[in-house]
Amino acid sequence: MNMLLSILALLLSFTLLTSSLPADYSSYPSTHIAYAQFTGAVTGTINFREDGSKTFTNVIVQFYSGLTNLTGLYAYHIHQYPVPDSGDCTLTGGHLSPSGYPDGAPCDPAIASAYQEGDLSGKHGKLPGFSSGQILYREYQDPYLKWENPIDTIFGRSVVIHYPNGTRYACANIYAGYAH
Ligand SMILES: [Cu+2]
Repeated sequence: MNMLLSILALLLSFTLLTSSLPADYSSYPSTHIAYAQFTGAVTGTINFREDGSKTFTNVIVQFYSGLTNLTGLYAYHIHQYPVPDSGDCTLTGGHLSPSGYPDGAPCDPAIASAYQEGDLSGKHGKLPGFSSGQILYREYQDPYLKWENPIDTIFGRSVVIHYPNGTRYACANIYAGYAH
């Protein structure tokens, strides 16, 4: 009986642990972590955590406000350069694309030469608008994000969110660490 209770308790605790993992990654083994935090017209965070296996990066996207177009979809990408002090998102260059794959071309993540490393919405879907008081949450694994090589690392870049019409809306730098 005690054994059975122990097993039940173990199962229960495992279930709770599993359901709480995505919020803080606290027990994910990792080698690199980074975040982009949006604090202007758009508020939210994108957290990147390379898996301990180094074969993919866990990405958790959370937005709290600013994506107000309920009928539109917002593209977002990792752009080449950090946001300058002026905050001007137009100065962040193009999408991070060490392979040279061009902006705007359809993304085929199955083909290494047919996607952009930085095209997060091309690979994982655009973000829908949402009503005030709601939270937008997305979580996915991306095997194409790189960390260590200066040519293709996501460190020191920025994330740009585009209006549904494609113009740049909000941007935030990618820093090492974790954002709550
Ligand atoms: Cu972009």
